[in-house]
Amino acid sequence: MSSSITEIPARGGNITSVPSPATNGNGVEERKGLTKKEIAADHPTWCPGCGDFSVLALYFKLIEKRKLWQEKITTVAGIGCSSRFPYFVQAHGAHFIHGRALPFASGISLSRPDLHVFVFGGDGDAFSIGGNHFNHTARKNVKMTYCVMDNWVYGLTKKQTSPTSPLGFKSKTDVTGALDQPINPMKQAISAGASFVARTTSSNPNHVLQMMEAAMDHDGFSFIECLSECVEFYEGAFDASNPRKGGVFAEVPKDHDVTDELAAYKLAGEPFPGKFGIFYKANRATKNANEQKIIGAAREKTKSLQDWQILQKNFDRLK
Ligand SMILES: Cc1ncc(C[n+]2csc(CCOP(=O)(O)OP(=O)(O)O)c2C)c(N)n1
Ligand code: SF4
Ligand SMILES: [Mg+2]
Repeated sequence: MSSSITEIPARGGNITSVPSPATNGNGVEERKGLTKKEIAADHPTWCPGCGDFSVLALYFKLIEKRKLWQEKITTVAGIGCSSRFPYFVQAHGAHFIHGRALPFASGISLSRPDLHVFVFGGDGDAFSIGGNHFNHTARKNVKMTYCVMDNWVYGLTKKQTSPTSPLGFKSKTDVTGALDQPINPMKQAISAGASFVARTTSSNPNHVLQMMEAAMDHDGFSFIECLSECVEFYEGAFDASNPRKGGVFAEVPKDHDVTDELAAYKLAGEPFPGKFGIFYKANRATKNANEQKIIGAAREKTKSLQDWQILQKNFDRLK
């Protein structure tokens, strides 16, 4: 085997610990991290001033800072303005079906333990059409980072009420104002069983990067709600959380116990603008690790057989 082949880390391993083939101490030139220029693809087609620009810029920064090469990540999304994300990243990824990003991403995560799966998308994609997938991916603890760019509206389809739109919000589907109780993404994530739950806002770039790094380092399903203003259809939605607009950006108190589910749920229930930071974090076996155990045991049992013999045995059993 050539010494230049990068070792695949164990399932659930921290991807930053992947050894670079260039750092083997044998005088091989060190592999440089990607620059923003190298990782940026098409010019984003979002409206000028859209909060999503900031999230993309911070994803590039994460890739730069943590030396994530193209073959070590994949960027997945559903459909929506925010879900255009993978188009703008010069790396592997997919712009998948509306609401179906998570099952697609789960397949990648379970079959490719050597890379980290990042999923980006909107509040409609996550909690409306994709609501069930959200709950099940969270409870199964599939290793990936899911960043929901919450703008409290359907942006791409030009202003319909989303599951996170506040009561009274006037839209094309609620001309007299939204009547239905909105979903609280943080409560939803905690109660669904997400093992990492954090909240940030695109108007605070340092904080977004901090949350992305912590989420990436978590071994499990890491969820970030990132407020991201739709300047076209919900201008000013998050002003109360933005000090530059006269609002307050308050972080999760230092003495908050992130392993305390009830305390996290209480934080999630605070009225807007609430708190920002990591609300909940638990160490729980991932779906990836659990499946790997089964696969390992089956491989051990059948190690003397060739692939076709295993298949033949299966067909014989079905007779
Ligand atoms: C199966 C299906 N149903 C409906 C649509 C129409 N549609 C496209 S994006 C979208 C909602 C987008 O809202 P959100 O996920 O919040 O993303 P945003 O545009 O706000 O970033 C809808 C309803 C679709 N593309 N596919
Ligand atoms: S419609 Fe809203 S969410 Fe979509 S690109 Fe424009 S500002 Fe951003
Ligand atoms: Mg939206």
